Formats: sequence, structure tokens, C-alpha cells
Amino acid sequence: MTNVQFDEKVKQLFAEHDKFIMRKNVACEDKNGIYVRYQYPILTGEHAPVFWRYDLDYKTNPLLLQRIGVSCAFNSGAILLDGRYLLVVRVEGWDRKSFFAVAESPNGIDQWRFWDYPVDLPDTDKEETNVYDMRLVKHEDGWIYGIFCSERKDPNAPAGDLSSAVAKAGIVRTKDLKKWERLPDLKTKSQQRNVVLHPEFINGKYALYTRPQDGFIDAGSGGGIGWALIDSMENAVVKEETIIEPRVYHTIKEVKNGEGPAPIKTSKGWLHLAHGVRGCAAGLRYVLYMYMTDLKEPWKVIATPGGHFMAPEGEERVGDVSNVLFSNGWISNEKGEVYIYYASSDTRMHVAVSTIDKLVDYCLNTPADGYRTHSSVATLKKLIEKNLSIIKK
Ligand code: BGC
Ligand code: BMA
Repeated sequence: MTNVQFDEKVKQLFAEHDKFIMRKNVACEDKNGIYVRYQYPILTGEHAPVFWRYDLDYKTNPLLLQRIGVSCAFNSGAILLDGRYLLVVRVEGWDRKSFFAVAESPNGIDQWRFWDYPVDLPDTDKEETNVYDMRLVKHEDGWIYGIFCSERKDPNAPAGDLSSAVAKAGIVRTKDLKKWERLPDLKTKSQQRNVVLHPEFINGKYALYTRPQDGFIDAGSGGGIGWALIDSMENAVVKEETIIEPRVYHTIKEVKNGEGPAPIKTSKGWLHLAHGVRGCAAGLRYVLYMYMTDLKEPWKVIATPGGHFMAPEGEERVGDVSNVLFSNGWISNEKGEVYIYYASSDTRMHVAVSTIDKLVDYCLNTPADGYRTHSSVATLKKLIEKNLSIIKK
């Protein structure tokens, strides 16, 4: 390739990338009245800027080969900051390391663009090997907190076991998503993934949704979504945690569950989005589900719509880790809309749109899981009878 051809090709790379980012997203057909998915993934590995992936110097890359690969953009924290829709995305490279990067959109739906540099996460522990799944919360103390999973090799793993890991909750805070202050990791008795900060003080204390687990993968004897009050975020210690949202046999959350993003406050209570996991021949299947808690006592569950809220569909079903929907970010805006940012199969980000009114109605009026076939049939029969009497009138 000559110098001139090189310059031409670089120009083309930028132009194509820009066209791809500017593509308008399209609302899909409303299939259930509860939410509407958008057709195109909002972020993928291909959204990584050209200048992240290529060395654009003719002298050092005369063949214009990609030097750094970005495979996936998924599990993102979300925040509406001064009218800007922002995601802290889990970006994963060809080397299987994830890192955080901010992406911004003018409307929350399309034109998502990464900021020039990834998040400068303070490096405080040389054993920390991978980080992922940040929950962003604007707390009433004035800070925006990010709680994420900090993963390292299990120091007690037998020689030759290069898979066993230990998960902890890392904590950062910021005002602008640019400068990040790292606070000491959360201290708890067990391993933790999916730790989420409640946005308000509860009796003067910070409140956390936790997910105690016996092993790295197994929820074990613990499991379920826990609730813990802590005195400080600068020295965050969980002394006591209570399970408020347990796992249940033969449900969508039989193997594991975990809080998604921080809950949204409504006049009827707090809306929660979570993930539920069951095991099957194809491996673990992750779906999203919802529940609601009491406005004044957010540790008390007041509504449990049965089954999944969203499950992987179509191309969502396939990816680096197939059969997974995961969400750790949503945004409610001043119009009462809720933008649900969810990832499919650990590969790409999507958006689905609903409203506070619809989600509250969904939570309060969708029949709960009766945990047995017979109660599912009884619930169905009740609705059929009611409807047929209306139809026949
Ligand atoms: C992966 C996570 C996954 C976890 C448990 C980690 O190594 O990076 O995506 O949730 O393992 O399977
Ligand atoms: C986990 C999560 C996610 C991931 C999922 C499926 O336990 O913490 O990072 O999406 O597994 O691999």
C-alpha cells in the first residue's frame, strides 16, 4: 500500500464508522404493551473508535492492520446527567479483559459514541485481574457512585486450576464520569457480585443490595438479593445482610439472581429490575425480571410479577456467552419514560422503552408465580372466565 492509498483507506474507515454510528434506530412492533424493543443493538465492539483499534501511522502500520481488537460492548451502567444520556460500558477486548468506557447519545436511543479515552480506573491492587458490570448511582449525598465487580484468581485454588476466581465489589465515585476516585473495596463475609447502592439514605445510613455467594459461580447456601445498611462509603463494611428476594425452586431464578440497576422511585414504591438464572442442558440461562419494594421501607417486597420480564429473543440469544440477557442500567426521564439498557449474550447492548406507569402496572397486576403447575392453570382459568363473560356480553 502506498502512502496515498493508506491515507485514502484511513479516511474511508472513519467515514464508514461514522455512518454506522449515525444509523437511526427503529422501534420494533409493540408485542406486549409493557415495553418496546429497538431493532438495532445500540453498542457493539464495532462501535469502538477507529483510533482505538488501528495504528494510524504509515511508518509503523503500512498494511493498516487492526492492532487492538474490541469484541464486545455490554453490561452497562446508565445515568442521565445534565440532560445527557451516558453509559459506563463494559468493553471487552480480544484479550478477554474488560474495562470501562463512557458512551454518550443525544437521545438515549441511537448515535451512541464512545468518549476518546476509556475510564481511568485507579489501580489499587495488583491482584485485580478483571473488572466489570458497573452500577452507577447518583446518591443523595451528592456523589455519583460506581460499584463494580473486581475479580482475581483464587489464591487458594489448587495448582493447575486457572479458572477459580474470587469476586469482590469495587467502589469508585465521581461528579462528572471523568475524574474517578477509588474507595476501598467493600468488606463482606462472602464473595460478592451484583452489589448495588440504594440512591437514598435509610435511617441516616447507606443501603446496599448485595448478592452473597459461597463460591465464584455458585450462590450456594446463601444466594438471593440481600439488603445491608452500612455507615460509610469511604470504609464500606457489611456487618449484617438479610435476604429480601430469595431464589426459588423451579423458577427463572432457581440457580442465581442479582439486582440489576439501582431501583427507580415511584409514588407506588421502588421499581426493581433484576436477573434470574436457571441451569439447563445448554448451560446457564439468564433472563430479566422485576419486583417492587415499599416506598418507605425499600427492603420490603410488595410485588412479585411471576416469571421473566424479558428473555433473549432472536439474535439476542447468540453471542460470546449465549442465552443471556443482563441489565445493570436504566434511565427514567422527566417525561416518565424508562429506557431499559440491557445486554444480550455478553456481546452487545440494546435499549427497550417503557414508562413508569406501565412498569408499575406490570409489577402490581401481573400474577405472581404460584410455584406449581396447578396454581398457574388456576390463575389462567380465572382470567379466561372473566374475559369470556365480557366477550359474550
Ligand atoms: C466473567 C463474568 C461472569 C463471571 C461468572 C467472569 O469471569 O467475566 O462475565 O459473570 O465470570 O461466570
Ligand atoms: C455474570 C454476570 C455478567 C454476565 C453473566 C453471563 O455472573 O456478572 O457479567 O453477563 O454472568 O456470563
